[in-house]
Amino acid sequence: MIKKALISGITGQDGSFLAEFLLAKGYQVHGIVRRASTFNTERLDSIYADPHEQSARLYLHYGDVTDGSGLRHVIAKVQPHEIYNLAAQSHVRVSFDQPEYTGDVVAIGTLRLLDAVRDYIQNTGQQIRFYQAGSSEMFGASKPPQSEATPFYPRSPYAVSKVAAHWYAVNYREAYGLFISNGILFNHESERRGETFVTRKITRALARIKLGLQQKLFLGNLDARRDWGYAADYVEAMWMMLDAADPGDYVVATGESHSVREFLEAAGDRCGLDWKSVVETDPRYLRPTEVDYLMGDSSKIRKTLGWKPKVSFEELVHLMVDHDLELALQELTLAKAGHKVVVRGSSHG
Ligand code: NAP
Ligand code: G4F
Repeated sequence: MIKKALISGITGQDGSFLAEFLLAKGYQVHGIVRRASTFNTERLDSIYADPHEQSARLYLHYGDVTDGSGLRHVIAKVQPHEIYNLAAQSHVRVSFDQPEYTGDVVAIGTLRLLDAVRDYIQNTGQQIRFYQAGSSEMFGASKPPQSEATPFYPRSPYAVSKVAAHWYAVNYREAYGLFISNGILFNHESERRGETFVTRKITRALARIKLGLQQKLFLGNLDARRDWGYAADYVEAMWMMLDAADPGDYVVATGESHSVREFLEAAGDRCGLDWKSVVETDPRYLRPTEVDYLMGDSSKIRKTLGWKPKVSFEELVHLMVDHDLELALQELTLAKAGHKVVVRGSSHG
């Protein structure tokens, strides 16, 4: 029997790594994609196959977690064994601008999916295992190191919505006996990270500055500390949670924390650039309430499921910088040929 997985948020950073991971494990992978006026499946390019081809194992379906009936149609059509709920308005600062929308997608979107799963299981008798993408942002102002036993103290509309989604998932597990696991993932980055998150904003900008395509990088709070891991390592943890004998809630983290300033230092070193001469602060990137210090204690998943991160902080910075230097080189070639290169990172996120 071929296992079928359905991923909401498949076009995002994690969705693309998870789809690759599951395809490599032999799964048939289905993804929910938002209709957009331009293609939004760039991160899936390396695994995309025309669905008309016999060998295709990746299928995309239009859908949106704000549209419950559409979600029910997709679940009935796909009949998945596993659902990974990764869809989110995932930008913390943007959630202060769009709190209601963020709540609708992140909290109620999760509830819509969970309720569709409950009905599907009741109506068909077929089981679905469910992964909920929780976040270390839920710990917010709680002191590090944060583990499964640490109280939630969310500091943004995004984080409050993730806490609600977490408890919806726990409630559906307890009330209906469903196999639902919450991952509480600390920050994880990659060469596919959205360009408005701080790590990628930095590596993209420093690489462009190095090649003379950009002059300045505007950032917010450089003192915030994060536990940064590599996204490919973290999607394996998601799968392990659904492959386990029992459902549960797990912190996924490296256990090492660095400030934004330290990330800049490491990225600047890799580029051969003095970051202090090109970085300026812009209050627009500050948050009304900040999360100062995240550092995870992931002993539970290490002991219970045998997960551990493979890529170190230094390796992560190096792979992101090297990738973005290559991208900047391509942009430079285009610029020299007379094409306009638009630098967006410094005016967003
Ligand atoms: P991401 O790159 O921002 O991807 C978010 C995905 O959600 C995209 O595919 C996006 O589609 C989709 N999406 C947004 N609104 C949607 C809607 N209304 N209906 C359906 N899909 C929608 O995020 P990520 O970094 O991959 O993170 C994946 C999940 O893990 C998110 O839930 C995030 O909150 C959570 N998380 C991330 C981290 C991290 O450090 N990366 C840590 C903890 C938790 P478009 O491509 O069309 O925008
Ligand atoms: O890269 P960030 O935007 O990530 P943040 O807020 O930690 O959220 C990410 O990780 C969460 C897991 O803990 C996920 F749930 C969430 O979906 C997302 O993936 O900001 C990191 C830190 C913050 O303290 C921020 O204030 O960097 C600081 N920062 C400083 N200057 C900046 C900037 N962040 C952004 N995005 N842009 C700046 O210019």
